Amino acid sequence: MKKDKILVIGACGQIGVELTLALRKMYGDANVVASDLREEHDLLKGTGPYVSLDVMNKEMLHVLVIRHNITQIYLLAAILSATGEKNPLLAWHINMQSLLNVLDIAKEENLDKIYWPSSIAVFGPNSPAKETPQHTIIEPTTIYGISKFAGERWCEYYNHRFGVDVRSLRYPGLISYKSAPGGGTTDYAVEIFHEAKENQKYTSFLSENTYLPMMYMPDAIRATIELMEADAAKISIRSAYNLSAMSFSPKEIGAEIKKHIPSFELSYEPDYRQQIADGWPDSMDDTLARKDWGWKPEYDLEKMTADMLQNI
Ligand code: NAD
Ligand code: AKB
Repeated sequence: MKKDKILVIGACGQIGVELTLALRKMYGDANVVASDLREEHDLLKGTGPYVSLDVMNKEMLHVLVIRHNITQIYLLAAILSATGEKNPLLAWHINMQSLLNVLDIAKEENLDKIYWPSSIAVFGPNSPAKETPQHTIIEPTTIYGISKFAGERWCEYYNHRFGVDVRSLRYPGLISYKSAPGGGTTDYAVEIFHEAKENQKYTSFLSENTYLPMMYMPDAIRATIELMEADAAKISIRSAYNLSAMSFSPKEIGAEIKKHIPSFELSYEPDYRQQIADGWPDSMDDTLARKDWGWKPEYDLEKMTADMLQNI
């Protein structure tokens, strides 16, 4: 068992629940402290230490880090794209200040490693849409994307200037069944499974041919852990790595679900989230993640759909 002591912030969210459970398996239950603003998630109960924490309160965070002898922080607390557009200043404040609090404490306490996720949302309508490269035009148009892009710059700055070992991935839209998604534009690709199973129909808030990069949660958890386990010398990107697994449209995922549930009916009523999706890539080029630390996804649309429908 490894000796590190980990703090997961935002542990009750879509990624946090599964990442906390995976880290507890690797590092030992007592060595992974889960924290969130919310009440402890049912799946975390009884699996390890849980503390109530507002990451915006830097002093409390600092005390927690010292009291628990924390050596690594995974910062997952954030306001996602769709929710962010409803209150842009709040989204900017939370997404930036949470990261600055963590980076600064990491520097002061000389923590071993920090993980903070970025997103495909850093790209905008002027970026190449297909196989979007790691280094290209980055002009995000949502406040969420702007905060992620600024966050990437801060991560690189803290690494170069102060030697903080911070690592990051530009996650695609994540699909999972254990914990609900928290207000993103890609959430349709989770809702569609629940509605297909419960009601055999779904109305998509994105139009039929809107392609977006997507990934199944087991791949995302594995990518996160593989990046964090990689030798520091192999990490050439200190902003955030492009990461890719699959790309599909609402029409395509609907057709895949129909193979399992023939009566499934899909309709479309695009709303404000369509404009957000239109500015994001269709697919991503993750050559550098593959080259630097050996990234390789396991799930495609077919395999993910079968697994989702079996487990929901
Ligand atoms: P989520 O909304 O499901 O979870 C975020 C968690 O943070 C929630 O449980 C929330 O209660 C908590 N939180 C919010 N404010 C807090 C605060 N002030 N103090 C402590 N906790 C707070 O989000 P998620 O989908 O799990 O995303 C986690 C991270 O991954 C975010 O940075 C997000 O931008 C990024 N990301 C997610 C996706 C995706 O598809 N889920 C894709 C790209 C990037
Ligand atoms: C969102 O839709 O906001 C997230 C993301 C891709 O960052 N799922």
